[in-house]
Amino acid sequence: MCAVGVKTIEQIERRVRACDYLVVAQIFLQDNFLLERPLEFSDIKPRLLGHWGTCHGINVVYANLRSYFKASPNFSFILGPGHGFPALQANLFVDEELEKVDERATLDKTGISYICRNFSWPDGFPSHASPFTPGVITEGGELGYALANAYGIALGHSEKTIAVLIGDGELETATALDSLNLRNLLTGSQNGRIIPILHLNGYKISAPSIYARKSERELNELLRGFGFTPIWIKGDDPEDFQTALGLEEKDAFYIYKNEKGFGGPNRYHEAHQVPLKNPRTDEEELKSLESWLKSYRFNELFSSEKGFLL
Ligand SMILES: Cc1ncc(C[n+]2csc(CCOP(=O)(O)OP(=O)(O)O)c2C)c(N)n1
Repeated sequence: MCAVGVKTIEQIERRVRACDYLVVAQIFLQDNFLLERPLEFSDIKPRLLGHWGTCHGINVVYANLRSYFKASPNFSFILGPGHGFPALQANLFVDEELEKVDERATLDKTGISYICRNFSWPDGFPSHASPFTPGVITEGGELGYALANAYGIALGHSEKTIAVLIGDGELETATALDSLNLRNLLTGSQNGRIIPILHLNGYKISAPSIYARKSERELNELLRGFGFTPIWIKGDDPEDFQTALGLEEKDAFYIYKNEKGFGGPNRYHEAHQVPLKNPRTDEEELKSLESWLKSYRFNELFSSEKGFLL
């Protein structure tokens, strides 16, 4: 068991808020990225394209893993659901990994403006993970390979630990489901450790996922059948997450249950893509976007003078 300090919990919460803000800003804003004045129609991108729904969950997982495993060279994170790209981009930006490959992504106001304006923008970043993303070598969009890749990295590398976030929709693919069997092939001490995390946010795109329709008991029995020990993390409390990681259970399979779109103006099936359709023309939607952005209190997490305070 790990005793989780108050400071650690606060750091994780702050990082999640910062990355959630950056996700929303990337999807919607073409100007006024720090909300230095009231939001106007002209601050909104003319064409909104991206995926919000899965992003908060990714930010929670990323922040907790980062806090627990630090920046160890023997630790890797594999992200299954490619739709969560703005969350991946936000985390790579905050960790200054993006700046290593793109000198315009500086960890300051200019860099924030750069990543936000250029997300889903002509000649900018695509709306999904691509070879411009540090750590990504292919561009595809075919779900299902996250867990198999994690086992591949672990093969013959006992020094490695690989955490892998598998979407509940992704686990419906034959590839992902059959990859659960790889546990049996990598039992030897010469292989690394896999930390599978199922992102049970309930929806595959906008329809309920099969795994969300299973009872807790059914899901537990399924995973036990594959030789795993299911460990549930319900909701976003960093203390619960850190405690679950601290169990250091050898064959743990984490089930992180959260609400798709949590923190946004709508949840579940409505949250998958862009949850506000017309903030560039509809006054009410513009206000809703502004209060959504303000809910993260980004001014407590970043200032132009001091940079990030995470
Ligand atoms: C093999 C394959 N089948 C279908 C798709 C289309 N697709 C893209 S995202 C997605 C849903 C993914 O669901 P989940 O993993 O739960 O991610 P989230 O809903 O959290 O975004 C589907 C079916 C795909 N990309 N690859």
